[in-house]
Amino acid sequence: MVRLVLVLGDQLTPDIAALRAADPARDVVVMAEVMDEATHVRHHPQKIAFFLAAMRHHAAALAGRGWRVLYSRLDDPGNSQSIRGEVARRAALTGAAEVLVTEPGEWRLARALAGLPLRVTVLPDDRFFCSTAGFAAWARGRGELRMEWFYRDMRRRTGLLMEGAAPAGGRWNFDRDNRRPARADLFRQPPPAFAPDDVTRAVLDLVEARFPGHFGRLRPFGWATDRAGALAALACFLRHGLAGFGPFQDAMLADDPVLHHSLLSPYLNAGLLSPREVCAAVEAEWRAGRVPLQSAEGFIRQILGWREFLRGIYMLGGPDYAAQNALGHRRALPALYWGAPTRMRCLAAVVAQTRDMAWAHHIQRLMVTGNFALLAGIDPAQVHDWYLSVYADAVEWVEAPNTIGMSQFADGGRVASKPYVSSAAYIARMSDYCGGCHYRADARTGDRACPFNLLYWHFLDRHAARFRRNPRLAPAYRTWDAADPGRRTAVLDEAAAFLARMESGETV
Ligand code: FAD
Ligand code: DLZ
Ligand code: SF4
Repeated sequence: MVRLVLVLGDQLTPDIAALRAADPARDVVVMAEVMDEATHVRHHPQKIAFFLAAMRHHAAALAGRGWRVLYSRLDDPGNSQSIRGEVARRAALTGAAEVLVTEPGEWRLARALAGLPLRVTVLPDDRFFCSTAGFAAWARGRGELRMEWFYRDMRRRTGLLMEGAAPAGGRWNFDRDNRRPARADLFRQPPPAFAPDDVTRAVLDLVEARFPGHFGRLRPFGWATDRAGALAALACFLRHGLAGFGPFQDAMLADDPVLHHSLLSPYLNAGLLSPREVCAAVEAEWRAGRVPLQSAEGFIRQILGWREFLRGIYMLGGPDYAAQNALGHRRALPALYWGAPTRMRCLAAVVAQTRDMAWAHHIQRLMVTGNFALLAGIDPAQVHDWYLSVYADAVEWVEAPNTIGMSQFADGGRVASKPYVSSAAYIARMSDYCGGCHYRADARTGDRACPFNLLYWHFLDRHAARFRRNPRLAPAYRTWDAADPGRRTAVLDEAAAFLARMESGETV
């Protein structure tokens, strides 16, 4: 009897597990563009267009390989507008009683599929280096889960950047050579912009017509939307970006948002590139002597280490992972995250870049938008919805542990050993944002005091019971305790006044 093979929008890999388990002579592939996926949060128009265009290209590629594909377009008259509804509709049409699917990357979808009145066979997603079960086994019995230990195990297991049993270059970590600040001469070649083909152009018109109120600019749209384009983007990064990736991965420049970053996350997350091929290509560049080890290691650490570790954390965390709020933060996300004016130049720059590109690099997400939300006590569920909606690479298994865990400390410290908070000093050192800002990074109090400075102490003070004994925050608490009580009161009063102005909708 015919079986359905469901291919989700982030499963655009021709040999994905569910397809390997199926038979093109007998089984039918189901892919569906649906409003549920496009609007459960109000995704950035470029994100919707990227996923839909990549799905259309992938469906054509699968048909070219001999698969029968039942593809639902967003504006098809019979479209039920949910993945579950489309599977049920296709089952009724074909008489299928079973659907094969590769493990979805979101609990929300996994639960929706489990409720189908069909046999649902879920296969592990072996595009990852570490399976869900493998991560659970690694985590079992460990009190603290730390990325560094997981990463070293993964290096040993995969042999990536290894020389026998030892790490290449004799060290696991080159962070102390990296983390260099921004310099005006950092500009690199502009990243590739892919001219939309007919398929992508049709999707852009559809998205423009159907999602007019969503935050973000649809055009210019420069993302690749098929495998060939994704491979070209990888080649471009290997040639122009990788060598400088390590030293400058934390730098931020107002006029060069991309710097040495790869812009590969949407392709990796949708399945157009595999993490194995990307890591292998990066290692080969180092072995050929074309890039320094500190860059190759820094990059592979992000994929083999962070990406895999955070997926494990999300899957281990269960369906309520994203609902955590360990610090009890309740403030509403301020309108400046949706482009309302702000005098804070760093936030204005990162939000404008997000609006224009549906992308920001890690330190912009962590130490500008994430840092501010954490310091200001914003409800992590709202922060999570924002990150999930505004970035082209945002799928929940990777977005939620980055936001809820790493950035907002809402998991109580499962991912991060200390909260990623900083005063203006970090942004002033790593970027050129502060120079043209209304506020002064070196002012602790007064009208022009940088809000990051006020809120940093406000955060430490209000969470002292939790963090005072954290060894990495102890020096900051010693500074705070040693400060003149009058000065402490002034800082806390000014921080509270700033938050009140922000909550009243005033431009801050
Ligand atoms: P590069 O800097 O070139 O890094 C190379 C690759 O490493 C990336 O493509 C990505 O696959 C991987 N990587 C790097 N850092 C991380 C990380 N912290 N977690 C997982 N993978 C990583 N990344 C997403 O892919 N999707 C998200 O929805 C997402 N949300 C985030 C939310 C917050 C609050 C934070 C702090 C980070 C988030 N990240 C997310 C991680 C990181 O910001 C992006 O992976 C990165 O900016 C993508 O750009 P790039 O491809 O140029 O990355
Ligand atoms: C992100 C996205 C969007 C915007 N639209 C669709 C869609 O219409 N159909 C689909 O199958 N997938 C879409 N996706 C990606 C899914 O949301 C993704 O498969 C889940 O986030 C599971 O990780
Ligand atoms: Fe951001 Fe403060 Fe620097 Fe202004 S002074 S750019 S608000 S860190």
